[in-house]
Amino acid sequence: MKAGRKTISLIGAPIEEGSGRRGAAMGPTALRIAGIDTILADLGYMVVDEGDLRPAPARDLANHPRANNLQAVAAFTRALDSAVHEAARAGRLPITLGGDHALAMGSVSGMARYAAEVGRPLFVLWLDAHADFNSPDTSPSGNMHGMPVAFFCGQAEFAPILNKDRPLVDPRKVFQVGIRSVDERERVEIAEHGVNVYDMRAVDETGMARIIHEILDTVSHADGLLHVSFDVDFLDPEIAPGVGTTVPGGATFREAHLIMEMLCDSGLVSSLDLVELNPFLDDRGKSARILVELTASLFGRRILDRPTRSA
Ligand code: 5AB
Ligand code: MN
Ligand code: MN
Ligand code: MN
Repeated sequence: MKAGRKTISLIGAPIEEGSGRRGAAMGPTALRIAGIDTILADLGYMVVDEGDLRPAPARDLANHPRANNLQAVAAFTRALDSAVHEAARAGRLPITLGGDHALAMGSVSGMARYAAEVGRPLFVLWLDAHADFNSPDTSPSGNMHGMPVAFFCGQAEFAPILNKDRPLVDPRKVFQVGIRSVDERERVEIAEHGVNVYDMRAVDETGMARIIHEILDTVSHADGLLHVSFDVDFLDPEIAPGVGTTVPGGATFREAHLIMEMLCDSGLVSSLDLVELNPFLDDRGKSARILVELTASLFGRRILDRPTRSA
């Protein structure tokens, strides 16, 4: 997207109940301290900080032995479904400040609803070390931050959380990049559903530029909207240690930066999640700062005054 008078909504989602450990609830605050609002305002955007959502637990749902803290996660799902949808419908671009990755159940649902209303297909770019395609039945941990992709790709057991037609997103319109940790049963599920997975081997063999170019071509030819969900553990833990689920061999700063510049040039990004930042585990704000830097590149900050040349 080009810098201009486009309005961006910052929506804080201090959820950590999906992750099985404490700390991610401080993520929105850390992103604000790292300057997410001013860096976007300096790029020419109108920035509306909507503050943090604080939904009461969804007590209409029974707690589930294999979906930890289901009531808290469901509450954020519903609140974000509304907040993100509302922002998009008002012509603002929603950035959800996480919070753990379970929040994508709500942000993607809200964008799926908006996309259906404007008659465009929704695509999801999932930047993560993990596929997040578990369900209560397959999950080794019961932590719902490992389940959001299965949720919006139609896993039936989640139906009572949001009363909507399923799937919310066609799994073949989900593109995962950077994947390097997939559970045994998750592997079967992603293949069966036809999710597009570019694991780290694919990144090494093919190169980031070519992969991203292909994805953007697909979205562009379908006149789609593109929701980007950025999990901090997509990055290598050496550059972004502030996350609970580190996996070695992650994306370099240069790879991540290239993605952001290509996304910016495409003009296709409709919405963004910044998730899994755990400031309690961070090293002097390093990971929060890197996320803010990358966001600035996604929203138009340039090194030279020309678009990056892609493959
Ligand atoms: B994250 C694991 N697959 O389901 C599980 O950080 C990890 O949002 C999930 O990608 C990691 O518990 C969730 C082992
Ligand atoms: Mn994730
Ligand atoms: Mn992850
Ligand atoms: Mn092309």
